[in-house]
Amino acid sequence: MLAGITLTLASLWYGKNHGLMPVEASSDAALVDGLFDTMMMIGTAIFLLVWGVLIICLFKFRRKPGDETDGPAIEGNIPLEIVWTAIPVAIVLVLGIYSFDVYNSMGGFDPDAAGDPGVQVAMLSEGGSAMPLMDAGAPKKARHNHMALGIGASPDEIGITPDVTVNVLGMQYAWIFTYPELGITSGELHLPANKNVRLNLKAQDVIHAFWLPEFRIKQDTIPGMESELRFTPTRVGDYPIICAELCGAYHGGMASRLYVQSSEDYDKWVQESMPVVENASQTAADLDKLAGSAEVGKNRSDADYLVSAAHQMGLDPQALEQLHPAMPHDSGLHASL
Ligand SMILES: [Cu+2]
Repeated sequence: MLAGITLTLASLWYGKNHGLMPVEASSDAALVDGLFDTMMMIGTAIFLLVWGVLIICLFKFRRKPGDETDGPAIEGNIPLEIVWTAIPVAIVLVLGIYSFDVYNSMGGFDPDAAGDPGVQVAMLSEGGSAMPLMDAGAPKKARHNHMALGIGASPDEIGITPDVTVNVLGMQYAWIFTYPELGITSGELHLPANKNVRLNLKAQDVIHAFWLPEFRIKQDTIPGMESELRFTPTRVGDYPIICAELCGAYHGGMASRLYVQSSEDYDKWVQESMPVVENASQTAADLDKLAGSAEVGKNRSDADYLVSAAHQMGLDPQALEQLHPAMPHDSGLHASL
């Protein structure tokens, strides 16, 4: 009994003090960590139980000197087998229900999409028309409902319009953030703290995954299909944005930063980043020149390709430069810009 109490207390303590997770920076993080901590407690208890019994047996049942006899012939034990099957079944069921509940609280189950698998599989064909894969009625519905992939509004957020909406475009090998209401395009994500945020995610070329470890959320970006993330940043600071889907040769470099700011700092950033209208035509002319000269070169560098790709997407050179803030200044990208 003493061993049982010790084992339980040790498991509970380690489940809460493992120190394996980064800081919690969103309202969802505590939910995910609650599940993770529970799994750590159960895992610790099983670890201590199995290794404890093993080590005790090593000493207790050690062969005595001079003992050449066989051990007793044991042929199974039905009650024991029932018990050690039932316990893992109960653990897996409880964890399954618990994780289902966490996913629902985070907004993983979109009621719009429930019972309508056609919406989830409807894809845009190359010609731009909706092409259903499963359900002939999907194209009509797909236009009304947004594509419900990802962590959407949580049950108590349904009907609430997000305070900030940002479009996220994943491309080889950068993230591009556009604020449709403000006309801002940026290579970094800036968000105000304690506001309801919605990200609309798209991919330009191949599948990427938008991962915010400190927020405990991750969502694939898929060509021809929209996905979303809704969350509330709860902690001012800057956090890594990581592509978590092997997307090509420079996948490892596909990183950016998320800056969670106080409302004042965020408003200041918005003011500084708003596009200046007078310079718009000048910028377009610059980009035309850059793209033109890139076409001429026979051996185009990565930077040349990036410039013409950015031109086709209507990005200005400043936004392009922001995409790789960590890049050394003598790189080809900066030279050609
Ligand atoms: Cu990627």
